Amino acid sequence: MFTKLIAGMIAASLTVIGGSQVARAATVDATIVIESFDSDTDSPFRDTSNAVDGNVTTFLSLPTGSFITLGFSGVRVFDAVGQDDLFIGEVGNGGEDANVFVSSDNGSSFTFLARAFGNQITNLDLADIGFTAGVNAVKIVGLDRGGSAPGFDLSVVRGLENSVQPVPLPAGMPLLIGALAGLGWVARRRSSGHRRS
Ligand SMILES: [Ca+2]
Ligand SMILES: [Ca+2]
Ligand SMILES: [Ca+2]
Repeated sequence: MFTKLIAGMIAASLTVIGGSQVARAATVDATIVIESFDSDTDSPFRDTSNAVDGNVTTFLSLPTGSFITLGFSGVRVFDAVGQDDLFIGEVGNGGEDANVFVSSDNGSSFTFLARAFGNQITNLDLADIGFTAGVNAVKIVGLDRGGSAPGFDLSVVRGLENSVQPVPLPAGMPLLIGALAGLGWVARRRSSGHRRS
């Protein structure tokens, strides 16, 4: 009885220590324009709403130095273990690139994550930079004037919705220590019982 209970406790604590909870597969689009800068007002396709309308065929062009900072409504994107967490969409094959930065304080400060590429959804993993805080803002900075609409043609910024952080090691430790202590107590109790019988 006690042994079963304690074995269960050990299994439970090892599960917690093993950690990696599975993230939900659902994604969420960034829908809030926090800030934007247009380096070249002569160029077409400058409607920032095209980057937050959930439509992967409409886009905002970001020629060299232009940027947009987008926020998620009510959710943060965490680093999901073994999975890509952020997805940056670009429309049309003009060979354009952009730099992607992430923020956990609504765009007050940023950390460079990676480069995103043209004519594809670029999949990015927060684990690549060890970013453990929840992302609530993403900044996309155009690096060139490629394509007929000059610059990176941003269609969507997408994240794993409410992805769950791995449980840190210390969370499972007290449970395991308690279970092992209990096992020792049962062993001592049994050996003393045997001596009496
Ligand atoms: Ca990840
Ligand atoms: Ca393009
Ligand atoms: Ca372009």
